[in-house]
Amino acid sequence: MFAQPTDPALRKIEKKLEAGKRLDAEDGNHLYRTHDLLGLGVLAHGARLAANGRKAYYVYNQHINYTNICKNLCRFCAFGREADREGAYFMTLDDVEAALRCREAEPITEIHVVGGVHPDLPADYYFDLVRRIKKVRPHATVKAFTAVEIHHLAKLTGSTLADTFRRLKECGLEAMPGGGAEVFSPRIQEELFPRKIGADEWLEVMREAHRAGIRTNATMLYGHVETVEERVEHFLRLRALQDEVEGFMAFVPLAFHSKNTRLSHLPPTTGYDDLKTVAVARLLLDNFPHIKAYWVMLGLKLAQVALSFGADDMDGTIVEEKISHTAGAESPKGVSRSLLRGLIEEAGFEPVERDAFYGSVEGSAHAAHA
Ligand code: V47
Repeated sequence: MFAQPTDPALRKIEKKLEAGKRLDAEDGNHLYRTHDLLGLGVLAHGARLAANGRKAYYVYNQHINYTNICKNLCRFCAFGREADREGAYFMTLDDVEAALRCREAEPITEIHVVGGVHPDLPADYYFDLVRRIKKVRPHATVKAFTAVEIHHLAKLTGSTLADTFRRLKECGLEAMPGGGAEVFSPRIQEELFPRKIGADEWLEVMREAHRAGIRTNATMLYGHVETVEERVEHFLRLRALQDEVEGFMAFVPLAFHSKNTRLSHLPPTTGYDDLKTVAVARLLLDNFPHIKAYWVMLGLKLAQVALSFGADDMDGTIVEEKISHTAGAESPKGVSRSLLRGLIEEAGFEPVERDAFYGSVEGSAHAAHA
């Protein structure tokens, strides 16, 4: 038996949840505005236990950020830059292969691939990139390209999204990360990412991915200029798409880091807001199987606590994350699986090493050594 919320608004929401009713925008706004953080946590933890029991997942993965050259130049991003700027880089397919070969001896099961929207890359690069990764790592899942990159690729080839996904699948693409969603609000798009696709296009790419049998994640970049109402609207649009064509695996809240961005005057998110966002996501996204506490953005300490506020996944070992570290994230660039397992166990959860689709790889030969 868990403690009950003390905030009357949360007690009403608790009753709704007990009756199996869906939460709406008004409930979402109440959840965000409450100061009964522990009460909110209790509700989210209940939803987490119902969805995933005491399991807490992590994955042995590698990130490949193949280029930071980007034509979108979003105001919140420290990673993307123009080709002639200092620090701009691009990885040839041989560079990518070399990065993968460096870690060939490690039991990596997921390769996470995200890059800037390079203005001059030929379409074949994207297809060949997936093929090359699959050649070097045939047993790992290639989880590649945000909806933004896919949208760009479809434009480049002049073909439909369905056709683009068909070709990418033939090359070995199996899953997609959830980046590029930011906040589904025309106001914020205009202010922060006017050159990049907006909500409708992002959701359309994901709809087609799911129809093509490609599972994806979804993100929300929070803690900049958005309102609570806009966050709630974002959750509800994600939930509606999941109702329509199921294909989202995890929701990943991304806490904004402002260093080296054009929003560097903004303070970092607070632990209070981070935990609330995880908890509200767990409660509103009732059709999402998993909520990720992405330790790179939250820091390892808060990601561990988030496991008791609705999260059931800590992402992975990673080793070389670039996007948030360029924007000042102070978390390490990678961690060992024994460290992740220790954090999960200390918090009273059962660590499960997963593959890209949340299948357990526990007990397999490579899960045995830390
Ligand atoms: O789309 C950019 C965000 C995203 C900053 O699906 C920033 O499993 C914080 O999508 N501060 C890319 N965030 C990363 C991403 C991701 C990461 C880990 C796991 C998964 C998954 C997806 O990073 C971008 C953007 O929303 N981002 N700049 C910044 N300054």
